[in-house]
Amino acid sequence: MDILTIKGFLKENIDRVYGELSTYEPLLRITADKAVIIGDLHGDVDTLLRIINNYSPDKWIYIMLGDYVDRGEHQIETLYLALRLFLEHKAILLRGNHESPLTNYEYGFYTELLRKFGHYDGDYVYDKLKEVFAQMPISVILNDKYFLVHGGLPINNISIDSIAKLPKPDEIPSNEITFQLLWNDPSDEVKYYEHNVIRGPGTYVFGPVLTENFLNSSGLRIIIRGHEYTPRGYKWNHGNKVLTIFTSRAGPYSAAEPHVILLDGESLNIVGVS
Ligand SMILES: [Mn+2]
Repeated sequence: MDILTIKGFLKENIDRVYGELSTYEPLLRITADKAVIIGDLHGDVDTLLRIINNYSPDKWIYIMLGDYVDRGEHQIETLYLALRLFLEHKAILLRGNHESPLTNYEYGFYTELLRKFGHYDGDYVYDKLKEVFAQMPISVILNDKYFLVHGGLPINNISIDSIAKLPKPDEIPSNEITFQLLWNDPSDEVKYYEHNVIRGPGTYVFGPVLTENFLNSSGLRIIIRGHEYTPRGYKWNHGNKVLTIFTSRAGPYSAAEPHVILLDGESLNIVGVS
């Protein structure tokens, strides 16, 4: 993939991407017969290319759970393909905790932009991308059954209505609920919630009681999320109510087996990407 082409594409299309994303609500309701749900990519463009090759975006609706950038070797290329899927195939690009200046200066994306685009263009493009990230939607309700989000549930028993009213744009994000939706992890070791000492201040692990409350009050069946490295490519928590999908073997995740979720009619299948 030619870096000059990507730079040209970004400079030409970034305002259009921003404009279209800014019309999206933080919570989307989507109905689909065939959908591919993709977890963290973290710059793994090879895996994304395989997915595109295996599941034509003309036939499948792409729902991406965020964390396109940071950590891997090809973050710009991965984001470029995701944005093309968005513009050309109406892919849903949810926001991950790595679509934020909070992580991009520290975990590689900003550095990769400066290195591949040069300092002037890299800085210019990053300033625009920060604004694009802040306009990405936070969650999806798919087919009135599945709740899709990057991280997990906030600790204070929030309703679907309150998610729909979250402020956007929110660059860091500074809103606690948005922050936790992007950062929290499920745990089978706690009943309600605890501070997440690994991820740091403001992040929590949430237990099965919170999941049960949320699904019961919203009438939904399963929470589908990314965010957590799992070598097998997926895992279940909370008695098969929370499904984690992981779709990267880039950078530190070279031992992982990337997986995606295929929604095909009524069935939900977890499949490896090869
Ligand atoms: Mn994440």
